[in-house]
Amino acid sequence: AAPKPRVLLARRIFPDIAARMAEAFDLDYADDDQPLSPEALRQRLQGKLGLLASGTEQITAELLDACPELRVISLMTVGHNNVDLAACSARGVRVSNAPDVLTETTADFGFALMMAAARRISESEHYLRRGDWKQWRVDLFAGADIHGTTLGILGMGRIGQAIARRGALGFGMKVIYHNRSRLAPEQEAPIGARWVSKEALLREADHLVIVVPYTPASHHLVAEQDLALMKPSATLTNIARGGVVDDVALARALQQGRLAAAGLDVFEREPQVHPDLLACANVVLTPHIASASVPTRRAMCELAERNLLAAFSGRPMPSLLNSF
Ligand code: 8YV
Repeated sequence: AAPKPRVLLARRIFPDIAARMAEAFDLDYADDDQPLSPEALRQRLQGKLGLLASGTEQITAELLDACPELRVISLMTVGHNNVDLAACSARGVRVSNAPDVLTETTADFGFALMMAAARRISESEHYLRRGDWKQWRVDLFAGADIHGTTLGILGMGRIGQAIARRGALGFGMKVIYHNRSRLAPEQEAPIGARWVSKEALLREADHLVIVVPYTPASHHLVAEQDLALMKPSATLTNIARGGVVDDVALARALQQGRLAAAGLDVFEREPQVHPDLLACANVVLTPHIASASVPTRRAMCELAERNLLAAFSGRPMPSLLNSF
């Protein structure tokens, strides 16, 4: 029999999936919960043809040059801002991600985070747990409404559209969005979505949800001057990537009452969260878990597995990102 391709599994995944992968591949399994340091990643990749990674390993030109045998990188995430795709293409390294399988789960969470921020769910739970709940008050944790308000979506890809559907069809929200490309009229019509400029989006949204990929062009897409356009009664939810929002400017806007509340699943320096955000009561903070339902996290691993299997058996990779 031909030798099995040597593959590095850079993160702990579900044990049954790892065991199945070990049948097809000569697997080096980094099953520690600590992410590999750049140095350890470089060492463990020596002699490997394939890599299964998450969104946290930095794949640079330098790393690729140090690992010349590497042919295939399969990500278990949809975002791929951690991978220098041009450098991979230039070296003939194929890269795949894990789109589609996480769309609905991630949209569910984005919607939940937006609602939690608007209705002050975390803030009020902390109050209750502290033992501060002594009596009913007419304005106790009175927040913002969701139903019938304007949902603004920044980035209208697969996840953005799934959030728009929830807002329009489930909660009677008016949907506006800003994206580089407009949806086709037949995609806009069922949800009544309207493309607007970024400025109009910021001015008109009651609830802004950010779902753009992180690229050099989207770095600090929402910064001080953008937050200044928003209604003081509005909320901001980010399930895209830290770095799309200026965390310090956001904390300032929240502290000064220029924005009612925020829901954040992603941060500029994960897993560190800026102390100014931690100090804000009116922000719901979660540790990058928008795609984390058990079935979806399994599906993400399985799609990453399928991409590797296809790559090494000469079949088209289901979600190949680059061609050369
Ligand atoms: C991952 C994500 O959990 O798919 C993505 O792009 O952000 C998440 O699903 C995260 O990237 C972990 O590395």
